[in-house]
Amino acid sequence: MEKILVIGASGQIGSELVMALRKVYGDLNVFATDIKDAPRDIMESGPFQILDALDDQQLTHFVVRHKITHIYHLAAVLSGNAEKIPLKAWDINMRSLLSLLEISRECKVKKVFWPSSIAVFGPSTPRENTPQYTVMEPTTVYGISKLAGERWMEYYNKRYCLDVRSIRYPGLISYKTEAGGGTTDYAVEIYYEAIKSKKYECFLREDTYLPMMFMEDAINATIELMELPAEKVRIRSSYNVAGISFCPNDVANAIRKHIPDFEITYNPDFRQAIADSWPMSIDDSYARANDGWKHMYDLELMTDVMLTEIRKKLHL
Ligand code: AKB
Repeated sequence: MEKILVIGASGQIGSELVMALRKVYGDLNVFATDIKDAPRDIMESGPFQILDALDDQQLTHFVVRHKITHIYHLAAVLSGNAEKIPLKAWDINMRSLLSLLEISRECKVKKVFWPSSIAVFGPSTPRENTPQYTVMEPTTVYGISKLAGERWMEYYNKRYCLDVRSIRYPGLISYKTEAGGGTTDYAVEIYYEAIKSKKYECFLREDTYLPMMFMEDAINATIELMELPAEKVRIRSSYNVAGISFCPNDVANAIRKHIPDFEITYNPDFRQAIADSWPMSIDDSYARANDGWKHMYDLELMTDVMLTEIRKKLHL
C-alpha cells in the first residue's frame, strides 16, 4: 500500500496535486502538509498536518510514523520573490531539498518527486525550442537553486539508487490557488483582473514569449512520470515538459474573445530581465518519447476554463 507525503500542499501545484493523488491512491493514503493551512477540500478529504520542510526531525518522524513510500516536495521560493531575498531563498530551496533526499535515503522512501523549472536555463541557452541537454547558465538565484537541485537529484540516484523523478515546469496557470512570487504569475493575475475590472497592468512587455502550461496538464505529466517503471525513467536530473508558448499580448487577445472591452497596459519591472533570460519555448521530445505524454490545453481552451472557473469562484 503506497503512503504519499506532499510537502507544500497549500501552494499552487500542491493544492491540485493532492486532490488528484487522492483520487488515484485513496484519500487516507495521501498526507498533505504545509507551513500554512490548505484549501478546505484538502483539509476535509484526508489527512493534513502543519509541517515545516526545514525541520529535519519533524520530517523524519513523520516519514517513519506514517510509513511514507512516496514524497512530493513542492515547497519553494519562486523566481521573483527569490531575487528580493537571495540568500534566504537559496537556504530554503536547497536545505529543504537536501534534507528531503537524505531522509528519503535513510528511511528507504521508494520514490521522490521534486519540481525543477525552465529557470534552470539562462541567457546563453538557445531560447527557441530549448533542448533537454544544452548550455545552462541561469542568472537568477531561483534558477541557480533549481540547477543545483537537479544535480543533487541525479547524484542521489546514481550514488544511492534513490528513485528520484523531476519535471522542469514551465509557467503554470491555474484558478484554484494563486501562484506567489513567480515571473510567469502575470498569466494567472490577468484572468482575475479581466473578470474583476476588465483591466490589467502587466509587469512584462507585451511580446515576452514564455513556455506555459495549464495546471491539469502539469498534474497529469507529474503523475504519469511517477507511475512509469523505474527503468523507463532515463533522466534523473529533470525532464523538459512543454505545453504552450505565448506572450501577454496573445493572452489579452484570447481574453478579448470573451470580454471585448478588456484593456491591457504594460509596465515592465525587474521580472522582465528574468523572463528575458528564460526560454521562449521548450523541446520536450524526451518526455514525449517516454510514455506518450502530450498536453491537452491550448491557449483558447485554457482561457475558456480560466474565465469560467474564476467567475464561479468569485461569484461574478
Ligand atoms: C516562476 O515564474 O518563478 C515559476 C517558474 C517558471 O518556475 N512559475
